[in-house]
Amino acid sequence: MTIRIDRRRFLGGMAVAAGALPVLSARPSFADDKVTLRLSSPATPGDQRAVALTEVFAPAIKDFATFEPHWNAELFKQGTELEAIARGNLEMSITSAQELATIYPEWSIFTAGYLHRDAEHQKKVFAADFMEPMKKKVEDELGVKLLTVMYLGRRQLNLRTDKDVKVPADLAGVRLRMPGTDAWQFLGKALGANPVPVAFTEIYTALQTGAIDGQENPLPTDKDSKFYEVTKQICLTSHLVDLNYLAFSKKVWDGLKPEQQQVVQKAADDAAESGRKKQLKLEADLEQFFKDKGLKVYTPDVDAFRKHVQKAYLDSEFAKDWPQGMVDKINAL
Ligand code: KDO
Repeated sequence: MTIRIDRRRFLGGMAVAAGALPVLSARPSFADDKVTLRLSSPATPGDQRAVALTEVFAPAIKDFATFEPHWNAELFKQGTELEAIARGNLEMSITSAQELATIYPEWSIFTAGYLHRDAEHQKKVFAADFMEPMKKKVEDELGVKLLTVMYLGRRQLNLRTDKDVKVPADLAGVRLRMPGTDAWQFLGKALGANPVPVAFTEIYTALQTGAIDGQENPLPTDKDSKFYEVTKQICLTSHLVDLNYLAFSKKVWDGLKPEQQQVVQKAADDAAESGRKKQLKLEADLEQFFKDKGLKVYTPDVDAFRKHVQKAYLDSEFAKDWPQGMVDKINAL
């Protein structure tokens, strides 16, 4: 399933739905003068973003808010969380640029392979002035405030086959699982593979049954979700220094006192920083873990992948929606 949402239809549909779904919109609740912040994400509870939100974010806001996370996509299906927040049915999610790009095509700039250099670069880009109009549009039109940027890690190929992959041509015909949006599917093609849309929670079974030949995610995710049990190799392409944004309901935000908003913002930034540090450490340490599990772990011709992927993006329809001069501004940071 490839999600492609037209912004006007989405926003128009929301206005209708807002009237049509009064019961589902009854939350957020402010029981005991505390607001309940439900977060839905496909992430596992052991994921460092989940750990940081539970251990750093939740205690920091506990005087006026109760953090209620739902991991493993138990509350909302992957990719439907933004709409749920916009409709008033959810307060928080860990969203991606790929999901934002289904509504606001300019966000696809952050889905391009080999764009962000590392975790620090992501932070600088998120804080840059040129991001303000993009964030403001999401806030004003969608009712979603992007509080902070969370580091997910460098995405690496993880395949069931043991055949070496050196250059993009070696991926010809490989059925590579990518999440189900156009931007993700394009990245799979840009790498040289045959992208197949599969939800995150279904990857393990798809690998086990051979419905797909491989998937790509950062090393800590591969460990956390036990993908090493059903694959034979990790090819270190580092094709996307991946990020997620901590998304927060603007309606709930507006209902908080200014001093509470400050606490929420700081808690979000602190949680992101804590998760980032732990994720970076895990990435540095995990290569040996996978080798010990019997997987082949090696570096392909990364320059060949970089050239292939960057060319695919610059020649693509996506690039037409990117704000003028923004790639240069990002590179200059
Ligand atoms: C995935 O589906 O592969 C992905 O890594 C995409 C990310 O944007 C993010 O949604 C992530 O899944 C989930 O948070 C689960 O880790």
